[in-house]
Amino acid sequence: MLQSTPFPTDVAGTVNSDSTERRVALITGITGQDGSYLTEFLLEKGYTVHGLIRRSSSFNTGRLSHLYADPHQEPRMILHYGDLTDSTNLVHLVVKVQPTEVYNLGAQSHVKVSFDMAEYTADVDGLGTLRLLDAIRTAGLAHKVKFYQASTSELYGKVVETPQSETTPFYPRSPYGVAKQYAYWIVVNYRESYGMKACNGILFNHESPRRGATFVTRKITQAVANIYLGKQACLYLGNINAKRDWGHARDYVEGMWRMLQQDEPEDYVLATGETHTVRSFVEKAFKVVGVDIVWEGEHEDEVGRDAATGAIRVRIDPRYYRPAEVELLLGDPSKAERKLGWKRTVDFDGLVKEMVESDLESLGGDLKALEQSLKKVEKVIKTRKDVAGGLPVARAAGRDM
Ligand code: NDP
Ligand code: GDR
Repeated sequence: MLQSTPFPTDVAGTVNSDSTERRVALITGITGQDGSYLTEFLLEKGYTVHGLIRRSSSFNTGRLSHLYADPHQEPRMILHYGDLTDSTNLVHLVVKVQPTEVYNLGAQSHVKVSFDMAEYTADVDGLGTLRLLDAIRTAGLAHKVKFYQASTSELYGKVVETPQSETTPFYPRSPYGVAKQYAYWIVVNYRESYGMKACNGILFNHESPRRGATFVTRKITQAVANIYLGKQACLYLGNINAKRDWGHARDYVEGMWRMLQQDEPEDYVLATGETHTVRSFVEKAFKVVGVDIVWEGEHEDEVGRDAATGAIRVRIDPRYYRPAEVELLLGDPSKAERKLGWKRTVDFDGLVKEMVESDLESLGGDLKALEQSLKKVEKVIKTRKDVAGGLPVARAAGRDM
């Protein structure tokens, strides 16, 4: 029984092996961004959801706390201790849970960290996938379970064509990408060798207010909120010219589920079909709080200034550069749109706005006051434009939150 979280951890009442209607999902990486959205989605669909969580000396279930249910009331989300590096544990878990669908989202998912922890990343992200597939076979469920593998656009790395689709050759550029390439191919191999209903979702970057704070989007939106509230002076970034195809995580977990509802297991790209630079994400994020960023200088000396006050709000810190970079990602989601009926619903502007506003709110900011002050500015700009014939004017509003 878990001592450190309020969640129930046994499987009482959830295993009913004689029913063909059972909808039991097992999710590795349930405590992560995608795991939490997928759990919400599957609970809504009537699934019982089992999640694998790592033992940690501090809480790692924060993204799931709103899904808490009293353990005495037949909860539909049940957590189990485990790790993708522990084969025996995985076999026990699969045998005990008897899942109908397995979503392998667990991973050391940070690209930069993978250069520092290459062997561990290979173990968890590469061999971990093999261990889980073998646990399913050992449990005698190879032909019953549908399996989703969290593959990634990082497989394309130094891209050989643009946009990237299911047929684009891989060229990974990090230990993370290489580990995920092993995982990709072992999934294909087990599908072809043992007839497993296993799919790779090749997902391009997807973000949300629940994104880990060291990924660039969340790092930016948290910094913008902190700067707006006067709690931080400057944001330090690495390569701001990298381009990514950014969507919203909630849209992407639905795509994962749709892949497993097909009769034939196949691999699918999920992406928005748009690409933006990190620089442009920074500009949009500051714009949400009414700040225009202007850039000056080059390379490591480049800075981003608040156009109205002149304050330097962005600087480059080479420590965030990677030994090898993925410069451009742009996905072609047409197969998923055609065969799965999947389409992203949140666009780039909507994503940035939601993330900044969420960070502002959680840091104690007053969104209504922000909205009012932005309206005032718009009015002032409009009036001055009318008077001056369209000359640009500096932001005028005070920060009243
Ligand atoms: P997160 O980093 O938010 O979550 C990763 C999850 O994996 C966490 O629950 C983490 O647990 C768990 N985990 C880490 N190491 C282990 C281990 N040794 N054994 C078991 N579980 C482990 O990632 P996301 O939710 O963003 O991504 C989900 C998956 O999708 C990952 O595999 C990622 O590589 C992949 N992916 C993500 C994309 C994205 O843009 N978000 C795009 C394409 C692929 P803990 O909370 O304890 O750290
Ligand atoms: P990525 O995401 O590497 O694409 O992997 P990340 O947000 O870390 O980087 C995106 C781009 O931004 C550049 N960058 C910075 N990145 C970070 N983290 N911090 C910085 O300060 C910074 N400055 C610039 C990076 O160099 C990069 O080009 C994510 C993960 O979720 C993977 O697990 C997933 O597989 C891929 O997306 C698709």
